[in-house]
Amino acid sequence: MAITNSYLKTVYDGLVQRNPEQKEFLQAVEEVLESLQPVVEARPDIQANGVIERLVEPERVIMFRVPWVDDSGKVQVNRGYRVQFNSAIGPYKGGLRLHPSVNLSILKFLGFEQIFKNSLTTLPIGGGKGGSDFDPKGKSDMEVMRFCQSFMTELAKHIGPDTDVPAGDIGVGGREIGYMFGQYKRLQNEFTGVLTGKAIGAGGSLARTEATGYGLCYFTDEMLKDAGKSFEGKNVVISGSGNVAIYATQKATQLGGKVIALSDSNGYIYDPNGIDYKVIKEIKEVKRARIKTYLDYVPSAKYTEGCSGIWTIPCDIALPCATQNELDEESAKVLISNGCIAVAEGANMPSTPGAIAQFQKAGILFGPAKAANAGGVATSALEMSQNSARLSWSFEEVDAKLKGIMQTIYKNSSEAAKRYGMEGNLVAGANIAGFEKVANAMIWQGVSY
Ligand code: NDP
Ligand code: 2IT
Repeated sequence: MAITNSYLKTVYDGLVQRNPEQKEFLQAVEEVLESLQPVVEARPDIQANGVIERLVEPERVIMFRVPWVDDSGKVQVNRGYRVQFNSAIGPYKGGLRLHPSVNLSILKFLGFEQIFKNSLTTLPIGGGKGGSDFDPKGKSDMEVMRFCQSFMTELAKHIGPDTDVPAGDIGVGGREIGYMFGQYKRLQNEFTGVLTGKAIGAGGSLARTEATGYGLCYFTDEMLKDAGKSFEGKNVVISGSGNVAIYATQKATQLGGKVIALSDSNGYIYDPNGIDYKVIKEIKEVKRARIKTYLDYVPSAKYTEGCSGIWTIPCDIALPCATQNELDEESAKVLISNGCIAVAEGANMPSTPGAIAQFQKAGILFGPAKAANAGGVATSALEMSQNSARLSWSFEEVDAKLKGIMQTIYKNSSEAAKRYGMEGNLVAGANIAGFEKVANAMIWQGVSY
């Protein structure tokens, strides 16, 4: 598909001209605008109100210096960012990524996708994303703490529980959120829900840690059920071995699937007997070690260097849960020829446009990231609700709400696709369903200038 509608094409061409180097951001926008063509054609008020021009430009981008001192006493400097993309339906909400690859293009793509994802959750949260090119790998706890405190010293000026509520993403988990929360509290003299993913007992929500992986499997289960299928007896391949992958492994197993492979950026493990998520939890959350050490626990498993080969393992269900563009067209063809029936994205934008085209051509089930991985941010919004009410809900209560939200997201995405004559195309359905609510709110609030 290409952008043929002249209004959308003009906006997109202008964006390419203004941001020629922002590859990932342009990739994310192009996919959404392609999906929105029938909506823009059916609704002249969208163009009349300049909705798309406004939508593709972040409301605010903050970039700042993050100086910190390493364990040897040397001053280090990283670049910090927060992209406050869209606040039409609620305070900016989205994770913080700490990874050496972080740049403005990556954070703008993530912030842009977050607008639609957050809208799909049905909860009142706008879209944002942030982070830094700081690499937490190989750093001591004290170095991570000093970095997080310095990062928050600047970020605190721009966020707040009713303004912008960051959370975790790659390289940011409970440890980093704790250091950042402590610094925010000290600076503002306020104990508020300014970050989500907080520790249990310090304002955090039960089931937030598990939420993205669980939500991904609830969504996949809905998609399978609608096609008369289930996880039962299926071989599942999951890339990554971080927060999303670990709890996707647990839930896929609980739902009757067998997870036979996991990876990190160095390589992948294959265990035909099924991977126990508790072993991965120990390796990754406690020891912060490489996936290769799985062999110390299960010597019969196989380790292969290089992460992209994971998609050559024959499986029924593939859940990419590592990073953007990790599953390309070639890998998609291999998955399909090996008999894969469903792919659902735990990571953000893990499949390249070529890979998605292959999945759609083959007619296999495909759950796009904005819909499939929305369980994490949805549960963050549930954490915000609990913080506002100064209450905490039980694990079962939060998990039940999460499951209901994922079922609703599936239903709304699949109905939106049908409504516009694209039955079964959840990419278009999720983009359209997420967009409509935001567009209506933007039109309702007028153009502020
Ligand atoms: P973690 O930092 O916990 O884990 C990331 C995993 O992905 C690690 O196994 C890591 O391997 C691997 N990985 C990261 N970057 C690369 C890369 N460039 N190439 C190969 N492998 C890589 O992050 P999360 O599990 O939280 O996030 C994973 C994905 O899910 C991301 O796309 C994130 O945006 C998305 N997501 C996360 C949510 C959340 O609530 N945490 C919510 C929704 C989406 P290594 O250790 O070797 O770097
Ligand atoms: O990509 C994502 O949705 C996240 N990293 C979670 C964001 C959040 O605010 O919980």
